Parts: sequence; structure tokens; C-alpha cells
Amino acid sequence: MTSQQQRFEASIARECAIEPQDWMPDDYRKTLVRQIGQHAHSEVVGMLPEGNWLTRAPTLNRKAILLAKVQDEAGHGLYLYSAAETLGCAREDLYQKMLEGRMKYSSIFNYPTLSWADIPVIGWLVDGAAIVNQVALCRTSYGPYARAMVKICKEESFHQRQGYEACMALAQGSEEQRQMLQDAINRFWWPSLMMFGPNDDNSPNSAKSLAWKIKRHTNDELRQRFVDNTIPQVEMLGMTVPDPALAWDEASGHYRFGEIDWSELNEVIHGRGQCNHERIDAKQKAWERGAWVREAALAYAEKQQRQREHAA
Ligand code: FAQ
Repeated sequence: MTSQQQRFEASIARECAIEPQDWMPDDYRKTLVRQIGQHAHSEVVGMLPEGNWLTRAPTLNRKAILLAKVQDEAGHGLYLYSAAETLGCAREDLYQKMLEGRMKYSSIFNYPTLSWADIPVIGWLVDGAAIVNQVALCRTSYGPYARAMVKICKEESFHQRQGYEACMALAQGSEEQRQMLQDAINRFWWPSLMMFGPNDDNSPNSAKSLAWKIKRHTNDELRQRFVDNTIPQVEMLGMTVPDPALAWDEASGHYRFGEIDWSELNEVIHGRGQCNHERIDAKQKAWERGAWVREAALAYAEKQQRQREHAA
């Protein structure tokens, strides 16, 4: 082992954050670019399913909250692309890879939002699952990623609470509203569990990521934590989850739950989910239609630079 490698391993062992100027193994850098990049893409693609209901929110108040939430997700994408840039990759390159299907984003955003109840349920379950994963990432070993996560978690926590509050309003509403809520839970329950990734036995990246403290817990540990947190909330709403195998296990102090349909996750991850084409198409169009904004911003920056040079 070289002295650089020794210093890197010692920093990881002592829980000292790795910073952009520090030496790091190529694989550590690659793993971070992959994970942070996918995470950033998830935030910006994740704006689409909720954006679908912006013009149809049931009240002005719900619309204002949803608008703020969707804008927050764009901000999270920007923090994460910035964190990825500290590793030496341009955000344009990462973004193009996503548009070309060469980089992934979270499977959850390839499901359609069919009724208003999907919006509260996304806030509650999807942001709820995201927080469980992201709270752990506040202690990830790469400094810029960990710091971005602290701010993101605060906002996601608000998202989760507003989602649950809106679910509660539906749960206390008419029979039709209660049915709409139950239907949304039925459709989003399993995809939310899939957000945590494959089972530990089938997670090729976990061993290295855990050793380098990029990940602090395994996919199954975090999934279990999410189920344990969420089932009492489901009961409080007077709703159910679509899992006949769900049961409280007194001995372990955890809920047991049924087997996830891994073939579905695999299909969605590999571009064959219900909305994969629609999502990429929307992002491609937005990229093309936004060209004039990027050109104008660059022209303005160049003009300012010339003025500064002239003044000097
Ligand atoms: N979807 O070996 P592992 C949000 C891929 S943020 C798609 O276990 P790893 C906020 C995985 O990339 C949601 N792909 O991988 C919001 C790998 O492929 P690769 C996003 C998945 O990295 C709310 C392969 O499978 N959060 O929702 C998925 O160790 C509302 C093998 O898997 C993050 O990205 C999946 N579900 O663990 C926004 C958190 N699962 O790259 C808007 C950060 C696995 O080798 C609205 N990421 N894959 O080709 C992570 O914690 C990890 O990357 C995992 C996967 C846990 C997702």
C-alpha cells in the first residue's frame, strides 16, 4: 500500500471526512460520482410526477405547498450536481449521460401519478423513504456529499410531514377520498420499498461502499427501518398496505414483510418501467427548450468578464 493509500484508509478509519483536494482511490471517486450523480438525477426527474398535479391541486394552499416542494427538489439537484463537480466531472456531462440512458435515477419516478392522493402519498412515503436513506448519508465519508445531505434532510423532513398531513386530511374526508388514498398507498407501497435497492445478497456495490463508509447501512437495514417507522403511521390513518405477509414480530421487534417483486425493480431500473420513456422525453425537451437560457446566461457572463477586464 502506498503512503497516500495509507493516509486515505486512516482518514476513513478515524471518521475524518475526505475532501476534494485529498488523494482518493480511483474507485472511491468513481463510486461517488455514480451515486451522487444518480442521486442528483433522481431529484430533478422526481420533479415530474408531482409537477403533473401543479395545475390541478385542490386548493390554492395545496398548490402553493406543492410548488414550493417541487422547487426544493430542483434545489437538491443543484446541491448534488455541485457536490459531484468537486470530484472533477462537469454537470453537463453527468446530465447528458442521464438523458442518453447511461446513468440511472431512482426507480420510483417511473410510476405515474394518477390521482390527487398520489401527491400526499409521495410526500409521505417517497420522501419518507428518501429521508431514511439520506439521514444515514449525512455521515457519509465524502465531505461535500455529507454537507449537502444535512440541508436536504431538513427540507425532506418538511416534505414528509406535509405529505402525511395531506394524507390525514383525505383519511378524515369522504368515503371517496378515503378510497382514493387507499388506492394511492396500494400503488406506491411496493415501489417505495424498492427505492432502497436490491437485497443485500444482490447488491454488488454495497461491500465497497460500506468499507469506504460511503454507505453506513445496507439496503435491507434501511428498508426495514422504513417499514418499522411507517406501519404505525399507516394504522393511524386507518389504512392498510397491500402485503398479506405483513406481521409484527415480537421476538425481533420488527415488522416482517413479504417478498419484493425483484423482477419489477429490474425492469424499471433497465428502462422498461411504466413512465421511463415519458420521463426522459420530458427532460430532453426541457434541455432543448432551455438552450436559449443557457446561451443568454453565458453571453451575460462573458459580457461582465469583458467589462471587468476593460475596467482593469
Ligand atoms: N432505482 O449495488 P446496489 C428522492 C441500482 S431521492 C434505480 O445496491 P448502491 C427525493 C444501483 O444504482 C431518491 N437504480 O447500488 C425526492 C446499481 O446500479 P449501477 C434517490 C437502483 O448504489 C423525493 C444497481 O442497482 N436517492 O427520492 C435502485 O450501492 C420526492 C445495484 O444496486 C438516492 O439516490 C433504485 N431504487 O445502492 C425527489 C440516495 N436501487 O450504478 C423528488 C443515494 C439500486 O451499479 C420527489 N443512493 N439501483 O449501474 C443510494 O443510497 C444508493 O445508490 C442506493 C443503491 C441505495 C439507491
